[in-house]
Amino acid sequence: MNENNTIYRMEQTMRWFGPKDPVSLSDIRQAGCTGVVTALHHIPNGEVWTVEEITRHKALITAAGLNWDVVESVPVHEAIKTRSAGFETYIDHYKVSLRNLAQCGISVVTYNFMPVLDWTRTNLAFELENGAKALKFEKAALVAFDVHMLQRPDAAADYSAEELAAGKARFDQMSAGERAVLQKNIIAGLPGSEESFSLEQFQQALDKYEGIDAERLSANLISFLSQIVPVADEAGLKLAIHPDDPPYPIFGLPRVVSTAELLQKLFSAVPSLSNGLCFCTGSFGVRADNDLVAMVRLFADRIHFIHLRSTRRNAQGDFYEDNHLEGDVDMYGVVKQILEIQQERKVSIPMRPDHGHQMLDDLHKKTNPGYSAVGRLKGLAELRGLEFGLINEYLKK
Ligand code: DNO
Repeated sequence: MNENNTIYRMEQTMRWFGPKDPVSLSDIRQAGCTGVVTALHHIPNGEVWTVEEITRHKALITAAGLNWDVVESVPVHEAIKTRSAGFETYIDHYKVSLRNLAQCGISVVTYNFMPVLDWTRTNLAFELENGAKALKFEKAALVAFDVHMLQRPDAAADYSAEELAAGKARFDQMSAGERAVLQKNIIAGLPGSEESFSLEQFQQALDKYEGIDAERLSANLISFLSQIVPVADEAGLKLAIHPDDPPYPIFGLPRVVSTAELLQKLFSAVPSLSNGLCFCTGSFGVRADNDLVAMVRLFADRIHFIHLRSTRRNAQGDFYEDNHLEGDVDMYGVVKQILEIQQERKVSIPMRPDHGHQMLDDLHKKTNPGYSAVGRLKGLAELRGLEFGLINEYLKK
């Protein structure tokens, strides 16, 4: 508690994909949220978000009694990531979109700097013991796709002999239909990812990273940040970079937002606190060498948005999305640390229960993978309970 006797709780939000989302604003409100996290998904990547479009979207949200707490995401055009033809124009567009968002009263913007693909899973309907379905990343399926379906040149060099053998066995075991589903899961675009590829287009997109290693990608990100962070500062916006998911290289592409060390590099290059982080426990938590509680403390001043979810990994490099309070993430420790930094900073940070199992009625509905209503409601309810318990303990101190 601070001197004003105010307790800063996490701001409860859910992601909303817009008017076509099967989960409505009213559903989100009933889940106990005060705000939503959303984007102008209909605007092509790289184009300016106009005040008119932002205002129209915002009006739908406020009419439902909710706030637009966070933009997730203003996508970063590939030309900016690779610093290729047209990148200056795309950066200018990005700056205008940021200014327009600020003018409409929005204060947090999430984005990512993952090359080519946003988040990646191989199975969107992994059946759990209890019949609910979860999202899964299976290494052997990724190798099967990379080496045997995409047939990426030099792909084999990225894997161990064991991984290659498992990938081959996985490929041989799949029917044509299963292979088509795997391909769709990996490159046809997961919810919110804004990009979708055929096999050929995917290989062409990968080819654009020829000669771009992690060093170079990081320099491109820093150069982008050095241009947009001053705009955010001036406009009163907080930027929140989302970590790589999964947090290591895939398809031979470099990754620069996977660990505390990599983040430190970005923050020391552009120190303003508006150069911030979306703390995604599910993404960071896939790496056993990421100490999540220590990372919340380390980046205390820069966490502007929180995704809470847990994954469970195995020795083969697979992981699936577990119940929000189970799996490899120390959710108790993370939420406790978040509560502490909120009291220190005297802010409520927007949080969303990230993903959720497809369960109950949602098993019979068409849902956005990871973003069905009931599973997220369950996650949110559990997280709210955890926070409630922690706050009550804290008040007794
Ligand atoms: C997946 C999401 C990501 C995230 C972007 C941020 O569920 O967490 O798609 O929105 O990477 O730009």
